Amino acid sequence: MYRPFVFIALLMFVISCGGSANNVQNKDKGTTQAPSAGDRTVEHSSAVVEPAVIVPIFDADSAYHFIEKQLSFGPRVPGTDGHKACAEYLISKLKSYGADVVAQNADLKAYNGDILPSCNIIAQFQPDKQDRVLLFAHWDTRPWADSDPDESNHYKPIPGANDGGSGVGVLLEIARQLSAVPTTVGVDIIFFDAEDYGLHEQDVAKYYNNTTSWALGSQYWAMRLHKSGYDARFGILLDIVGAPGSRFLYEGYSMKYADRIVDKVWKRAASLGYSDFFVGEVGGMITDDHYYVNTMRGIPSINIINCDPDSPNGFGAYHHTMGDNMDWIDRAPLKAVGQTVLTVIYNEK
Ligand code: AHN
Ligand code: ZN
Repeated sequence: MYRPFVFIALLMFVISCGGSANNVQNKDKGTTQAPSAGDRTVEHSSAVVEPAVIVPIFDADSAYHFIEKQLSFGPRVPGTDGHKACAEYLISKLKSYGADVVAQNADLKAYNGDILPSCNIIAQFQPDKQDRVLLFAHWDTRPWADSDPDESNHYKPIPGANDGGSGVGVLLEIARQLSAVPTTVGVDIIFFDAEDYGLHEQDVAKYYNNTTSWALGSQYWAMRLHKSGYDARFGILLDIVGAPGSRFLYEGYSMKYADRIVDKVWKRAASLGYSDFFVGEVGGMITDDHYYVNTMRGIPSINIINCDPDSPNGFGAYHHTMGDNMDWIDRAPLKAVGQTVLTVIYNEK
């Protein structure tokens, strides 16, 4: 069904040169002219030619469709049929894009004793390459809408359009682009499971000393890698990236462990004209999958996550409510995040 997109994507390249990403389709623009053989007056230092980098165009419609598709399975809570069916869909989709896929299954124990049949889905593009970049998101959804204004919803599962669906949707579209145009470095896309089974608001007092209830899938992966000795230059987590008017701030742990990568990504976003989304303001520290990739694996990793300090839980009015549905998905932030991340990874030499 998506074949035509591949061809369109192939025809429509973003060409960028060296450090600056120009949103142009003129192949010659931005390249440096090499001196001709007879030109003896040119100094050697000025004769450096940086090859143009081809960056595919990120299709936000496609990413939007991938989010809708995930919601069609219902909530993706570990142990449910929807969860199982969605895992199968994600695995087959990634395989169809040419990735080597590992499904890392484990029964993980939640803070309250629940056993979660979990599956980290790991897609390796160009697995033989040593130099790698890691992109990740969580694909499970929260079993409880514990921030819902209506208390009768506090033990119902959320639809998880933004929280869960959006990061995976953007990464599936990136996977589709990777299938058409290879990067210089190897790329791994991991969909972590069991991120969102963290402390229910009603349980905070009872389990106050539990500080590791979130991100169980990434903690498991960090202990039991899909490939021994796995390493990556850096990691980028996409979590909650589809809300209209999204604001991605400098998240605290990203700054603590990977400020160089924050700088790289936010500068790239600015050069593409996405500074309304990639805001240059300091945000809070968020315990999320990137925290464990940083602390347990030492892979410098950042979190691109919407923050709204004025909302009840700091992430947005829809967050951990029954309202986290397609009404809260906007193509504009999907495009900003997807095009920025694509431009970053295609520029890795
Ligand atoms: C905390 O609330 C401490 N971490 C939540 C991270 C998260 C939840 N991302 C999505 N859902
Ligand atoms: Zn959540």
